[in-house]
Amino acid sequence: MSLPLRIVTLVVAFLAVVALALFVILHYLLGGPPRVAFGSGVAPDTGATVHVMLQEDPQNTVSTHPDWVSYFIQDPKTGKWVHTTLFSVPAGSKIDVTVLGYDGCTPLRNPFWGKITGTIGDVSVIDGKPMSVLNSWSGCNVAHTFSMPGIGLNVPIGSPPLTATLCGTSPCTSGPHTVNQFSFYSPRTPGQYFWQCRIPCGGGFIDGFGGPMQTIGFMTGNMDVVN
Ligand SMILES: [Cu+2]
Repeated sequence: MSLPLRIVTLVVAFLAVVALALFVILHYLLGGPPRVAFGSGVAPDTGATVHVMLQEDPQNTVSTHPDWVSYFIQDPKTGKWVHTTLFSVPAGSKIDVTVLGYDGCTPLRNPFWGKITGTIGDVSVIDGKPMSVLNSWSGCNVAHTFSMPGIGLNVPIGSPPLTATLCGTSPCTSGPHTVNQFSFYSPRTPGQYFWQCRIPCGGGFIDGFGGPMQTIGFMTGNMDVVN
C-alpha cells in the first residue's frame, strides 16, 4: 500500500470511530425523551395554576417499541403530543391534570391501587363522575395508574368498555376513551418526583413489570418541581 493510500485509510478509519462515538453519546446517553415544561417559566412561578394534559395508549407507534403501552404528554405551547413521561411544574402550585385514557383494562394486582389518594378531595372525576375508588376486580375498568409515591398520589385511570375497539395509532386523537380529571398541589420545595403506573402492563415481560413499566417515556417518568 502506498503512503498516501495508508494515510487516507487511517484518516477514514479514525473519522469512522469518531462518528460512532458521537452517535453513541448523542443517541444513547443524551438522547432521552424531552421534558415538557408547564407554567409560565418565569421565576418565581409559585402559586400558579397549571394544566397538565396526558394520554395513555394501547401502543406507541412513534417509537422503536410500537407494541408497548405508553403515556404521552401534550406540550402546552405547541398543542402537540410528545412521546415522553418527563415534565416540570412550578413549586407550590395547583396542578390540574387531565388524562385521556385510550387503553383497555387490566385488573390491578392489589386493589389498594384502585383507591384515589393524594388529589384534592381524594377524588378523580371520570367522564364527569367524581370517583374515590375504582374496583378493577368487580369490573375491568382500570387501564393504568398515575402514581407518585413521593407525594402520596395515586390515581387509577378509567378504561373504555371491554368491547370497545381501541385506538390503534399513537398518539391517539380519536377513538373510545375516558376523560380523567384531578388536581393536586405541587411541593413547595423544588426536586424531582418519580412517577409510575402500578398496573403490571408490561405485556410479555416477567410479572408484567418489565419493558414499558421500567422505561422512561412509556410507563414511568419524573415530575420536576422548579422555582
Ligand atoms: Cu400501565
